[in-house]
Amino acid sequence: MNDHVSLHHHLRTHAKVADDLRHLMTDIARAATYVSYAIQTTATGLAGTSNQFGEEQEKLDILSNSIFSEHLKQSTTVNSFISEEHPEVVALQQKAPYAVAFDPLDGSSLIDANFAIGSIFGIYAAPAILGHAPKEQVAALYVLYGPRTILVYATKEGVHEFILNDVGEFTLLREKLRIEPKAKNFSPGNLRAIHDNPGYRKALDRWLTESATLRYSGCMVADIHHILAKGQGIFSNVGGATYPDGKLRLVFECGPFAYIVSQAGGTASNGRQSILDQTIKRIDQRSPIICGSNDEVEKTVALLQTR
Ligand code: P6P
Repeated sequence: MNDHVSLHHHLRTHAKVADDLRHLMTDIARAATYVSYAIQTTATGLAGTSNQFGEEQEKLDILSNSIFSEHLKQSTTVNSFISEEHPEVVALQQKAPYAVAFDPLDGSSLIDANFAIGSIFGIYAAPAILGHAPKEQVAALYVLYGPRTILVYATKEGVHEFILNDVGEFTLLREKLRIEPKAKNFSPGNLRAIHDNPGYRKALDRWLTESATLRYSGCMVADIHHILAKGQGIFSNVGGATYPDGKLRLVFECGPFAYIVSQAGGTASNGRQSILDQTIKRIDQRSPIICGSNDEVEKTVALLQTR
């Protein structure tokens, strides 16, 4: 572990990001400390409402969305934001430099099982999100609320990991996370799709035949962090009858992780092209995702194209 290097200091000295982007990212990190505390202390359970995708909202979905939304509204750097838990674009300061897409609490259905859950952020130079592509992100980050609260951010300078300490500060844990080309672990989502997606069944059979190690929790943030933490692995969530384009959302989930995985030397494909190049046409757009170790993604995409 590095000597006490704060997120703020690292952003200023290593990420070489503009001051206002550093302020935005540290604002998001501060909000995440409140969300982390809320997860540990507030009541769980359903809120009795649904989000734009028709998914039941947990009380913590509403609370985490409110905490992040308020911090973005108070930041002078946000032109607009879109949240997975809110159906339309929220316009803020017209001349502000950044547009933010976020999933305030990914995997919230796992809260009652005490599984790790997370928050995901993609940051664009304003006003670009709709009509643009994830490669245009200027930064992306996630927070993983597990036994420890971890924040990982990516800019074009690399991917770095921080841990929330006992005085509420994120301090550097590991720098320059990398994903190697070969994978030993696999993390297959939307497995219901193997019944009507023969290529996905072939990919699953190959992982099982090659005795790859299964690492799947049902929370994308935790499952992809596992790949970054171990330096190898493949995560997938592809289409089938229930979710023709897979279950995951392009702008809130696949886009930020495509940026982060790519900055760590990995690949993120939708089965036809890099997710980085995929135009974001709608807020509710879903996308297949196969991401992680380059060689494994390439082999899996090839199998998915067979029938
Ligand atoms: P499945 C959680 O609800 C989520 O959005 C992702 O975090 C996760 O990878 C996926 O859905 C789980 O999908 O098919 O395993 O239920």
